[in-house]
Amino acid sequence: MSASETKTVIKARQEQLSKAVSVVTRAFGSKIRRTGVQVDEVSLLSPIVYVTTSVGLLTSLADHDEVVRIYSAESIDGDDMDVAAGAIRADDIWNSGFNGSGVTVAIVEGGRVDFDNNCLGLNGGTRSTSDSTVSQHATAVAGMVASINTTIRGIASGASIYSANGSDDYNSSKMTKALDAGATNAEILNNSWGAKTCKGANSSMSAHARQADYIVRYVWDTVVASSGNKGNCTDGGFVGGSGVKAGHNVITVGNYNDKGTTDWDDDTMSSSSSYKNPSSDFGDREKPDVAAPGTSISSLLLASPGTCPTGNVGNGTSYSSPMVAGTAALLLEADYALSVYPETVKALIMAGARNNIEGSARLSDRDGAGGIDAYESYCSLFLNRYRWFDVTSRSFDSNGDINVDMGYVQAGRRVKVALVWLSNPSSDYKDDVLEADLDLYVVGPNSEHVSCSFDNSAEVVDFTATKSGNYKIKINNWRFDGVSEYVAVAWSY
Ligand SMILES: [Ca+2]
Ligand SMILES: [Ca+2]
Ligand SMILES: [Ca+2]
Ligand SMILES: [Ca+2]
Repeated sequence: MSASETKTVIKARQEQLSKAVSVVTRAFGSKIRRTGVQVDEVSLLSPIVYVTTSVGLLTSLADHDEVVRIYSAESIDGDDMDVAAGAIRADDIWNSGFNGSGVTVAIVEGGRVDFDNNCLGLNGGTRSTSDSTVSQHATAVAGMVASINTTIRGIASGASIYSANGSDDYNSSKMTKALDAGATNAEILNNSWGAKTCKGANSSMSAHARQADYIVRYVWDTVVASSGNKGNCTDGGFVGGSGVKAGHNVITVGNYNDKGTTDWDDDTMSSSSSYKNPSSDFGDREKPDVAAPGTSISSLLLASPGTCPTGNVGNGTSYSSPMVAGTAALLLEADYALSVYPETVKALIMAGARNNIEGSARLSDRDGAGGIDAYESYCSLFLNRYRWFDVTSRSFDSNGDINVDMGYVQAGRRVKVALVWLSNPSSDYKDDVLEADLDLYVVGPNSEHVSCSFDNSAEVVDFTATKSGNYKIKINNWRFDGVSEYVAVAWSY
């Protein structure tokens, strides 16, 4: 059959089914409505009727000839967007009353977002509407942040989306314009883009990564990026070379498979999630920074105006990144001051990343600090378990430390602390140096926990307190060459 013949047959078949089924479901609905049962929905295509009723009436419902079986209508099935929000505990922040309202997230990538999909609630604008086509990828990514669809709900469904599109062929200068437009029009920039080939994903910092670092340091925006899908590459396959993923100041996100459950026990890193570290002077850089669900994700599809098509959009770190961008939007709504403290946002997200998916719980090659736990980050914010400093060389005591009192920690509690500061890229993006090398010490009544690396702009410790008592963070000055640095530390326990 030709395509049009097939469509005609499908249409006829649907009409036939609908006619047969709706006669029964409609009649049954009217009949039980008269007995006092609330009829919520009558399917006109499938033999299903949804009702809300008392336990007493439920028993009498079973006596009707039309009723074959009664099921509980509680949502036990869910598409993966539902699961992902639960897996990272964003839903617990929703229950605290936040959905990202008042925050704009820029979707920085080649293509533009299809705002015809009316499940994108708030249209914050598009950089270049002259591009002929809309992008499925950009639309799916935008949906993961801000879809208002009830089942496929974005992590921050109250946030506004700004489409910071470059060009469909990822022209480099257009991508620079896209980053700038994102920085101008939004507080958070999501970057689900990077090298197409294994070789292209080399170990270097790209100009765009430096530009992103510049935006974080000088425009004070939070920039989030996918780590890339080159984990299976033997040649190349680094977190770098293209896009903004190798940026020091960027929150780079790997992809794990939540296995369609909100339990963490069954989670595994996707083998395709890029993890090889960018090169550095001492060879100890670590990327990605965190991980988030990105396997078998459902989101928004391209749409005719006023409709809301959804569907499975597949796998990749492209879909992990907006989980973190959406989480950042929730944190910004909870405390809008964070919109000018991107170091604090990153520290909160890393300190909350308690879902250890592979390797060390502290920091490991593929999941970084771990799978994010949005609610844990929110709790650290809410409970004031973070500090921000504008540090100069005079800020350190005679031991070279800045001391932060964490308060009382009970024995048996798992403690995770993240220290974050920034690199300082030159305005021509030729250099992007770390002007400080800070180290992190956490001192308890009978223990000390240390994170000392040379080439990172973050340090992380993760331990279980073996004795109750007051714990103290020491931010140690190993090297301080610059004039001043913004430094944030956050902890969860
Ligand atoms: Ca799971
Ligand atoms: Ca780990
Ligand atoms: Ca790594
Ligand atoms: Ca260090």
